[in-house]
Amino acid sequence: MNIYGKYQPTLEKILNELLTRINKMNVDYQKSNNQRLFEHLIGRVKSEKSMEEKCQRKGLPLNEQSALRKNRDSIGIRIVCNFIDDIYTCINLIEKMPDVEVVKKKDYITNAKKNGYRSYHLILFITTNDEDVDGNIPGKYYVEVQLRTIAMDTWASLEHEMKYKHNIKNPELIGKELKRVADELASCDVSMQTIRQLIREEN
Ligand code: 0O2
Repeated sequence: MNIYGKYQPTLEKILNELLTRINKMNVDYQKSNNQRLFEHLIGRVKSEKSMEEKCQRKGLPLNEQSALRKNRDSIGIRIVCNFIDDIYTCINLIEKMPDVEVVKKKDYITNAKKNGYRSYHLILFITTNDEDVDGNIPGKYYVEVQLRTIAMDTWASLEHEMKYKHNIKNPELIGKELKRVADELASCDVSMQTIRQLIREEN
């Protein structure tokens, strides 16, 4: 049984449409500002296996309601920006998109997680012409958007990979080192932003 049931194709469709819209946002921004708003963009429909594992972890029944309502990251998009400022510009533009409601914001940039994880998460509730899991047409689907700088993304990718290596002998030391690196990268992000500002003021 597919945990997304008959809604799987709609998830793929919403993801692709949203990626196209956000890419267009970048092209339009570049035309009027002579620089890119973000470096790159990726997206995925969470695999059935990962969604099932997540539902099991949360003690939820393995059904479409759990996958599409109790969890809000069946569709996930990650926007990777060059500078911290650009993340907030992206958020403003996403908030203005028609058919998109921002239902939750988590600012792990201002309030980094204890392990050093930094990123800005938005939960969107998107209206589509297709039916949703509650039987409504137009329907509504959740999308999780993660916005990060290149430095934050590098750290999160490596930390994520290392989490799955179970033979770490000294997790306290590794955790401490990872946190130190996260803070150093955050400080570099601030410096890069200051340098960009200084260059702008010269022109
Ligand atoms: P995957 O495979 O990336 O999708 P929720 O998702 O709402 O049930 P929570 O804790 O409220 O749970 O969500 P939160 O804090 O918004 O984090 C969700 C996602 O952010 C995770 O998705 C990760 O992608 C990323 N994330 C959060 N914390 C960390 C972290 O410490 N390190 C790294 N590398 N990524 C993190 P999933 O579902 O865990 O995994």
